[in-house]
Amino acid sequence: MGRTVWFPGHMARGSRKLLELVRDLDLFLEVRDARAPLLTASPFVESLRSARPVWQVLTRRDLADESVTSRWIDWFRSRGDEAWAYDLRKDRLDDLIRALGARRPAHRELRLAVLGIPNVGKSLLLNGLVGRKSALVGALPGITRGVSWSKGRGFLVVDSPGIADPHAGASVHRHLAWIGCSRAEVIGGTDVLALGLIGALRSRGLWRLVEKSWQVVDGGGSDEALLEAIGRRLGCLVRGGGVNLAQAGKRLLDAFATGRLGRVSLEKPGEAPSWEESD
Ligand SMILES: Nc1nc2c(ncn2[C@@H]2O[C@H](COP(=O)(O)OP(=O)(O)OP(=O)(O)O)[C@@H](O)[C@H]2O)c(=O)[nH]1
Ligand SMILES: [Mg+2]
Repeated sequence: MGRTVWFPGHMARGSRKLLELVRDLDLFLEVRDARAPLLTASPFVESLRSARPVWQVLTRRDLADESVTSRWIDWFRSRGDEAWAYDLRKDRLDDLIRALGARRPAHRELRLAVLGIPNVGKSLLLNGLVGRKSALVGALPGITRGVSWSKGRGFLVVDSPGIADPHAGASVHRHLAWIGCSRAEVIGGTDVLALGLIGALRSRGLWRLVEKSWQVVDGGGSDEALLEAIGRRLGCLVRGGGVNLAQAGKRLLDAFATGRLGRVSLEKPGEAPSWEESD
């Protein structure tokens, strides 16, 4: 499949600015989504690993399978990485803040940067660390546009724009978009994305989530027929009684990305990542 480029100007500017800042920083916090920690790894952060220690923070613990997330934490720690998992909307970050406090140099504040791909929760993590709404948080990728400092107790922390992998292919973007970390328009729009998700849910034995939430049964028909059935069930209709497929697709994508269909881990430690196969 062809390459899909999504690397707007603010990502290029953000990565240049961060590279200039590296010498002033002590540590990076890499933010990834607990539902897919390999898919949401940042190649930009990987390129900085030799410069400074990188600690891992898995977000959206509340949307992932709990036992799989604790296996991911073990997996990171077995590689020698510090790692935590949070529901950033609810959890206190005391243990992470304590660990940061222990790294504080003797005569000044610790300086760190929060890094990662778009929409993984970097700004919400920063707000949790500093204990106030310092950074703008939003449901769409691409909210933070620049690099800025905030002050916490004993540390200074930089928020940064999400930096996508400029070389990621369509399959990677499709999987990222399902969990809200890429934009539908990058891979051909909502309909294509929703049909792909239906196919993936069916082939991975996850259709039961849709069945349980919306009582739409997979009777063996096409992915299009199932999207239509979802639209009918949710009342996404056009004048004359037909189904508004775009609206139905959007409802399905939103429900999956925000966990309303249930908690799902798309990746498990030791399993080959499924997003690699069709790229
Ligand atoms: N349920 C849940 N939602 C979360 C969690 N962490 C972040 N979010 C939501 O994810 C969305 C993105 O959060 P941000 O902090 O803006 O993400 P970001 O990485 O700064 O995004 P960009 O600046 O666009 O790259 C927001 O709607 C958050 O409320 C979490 O642990 N659980
Ligand atoms: Mg942000």
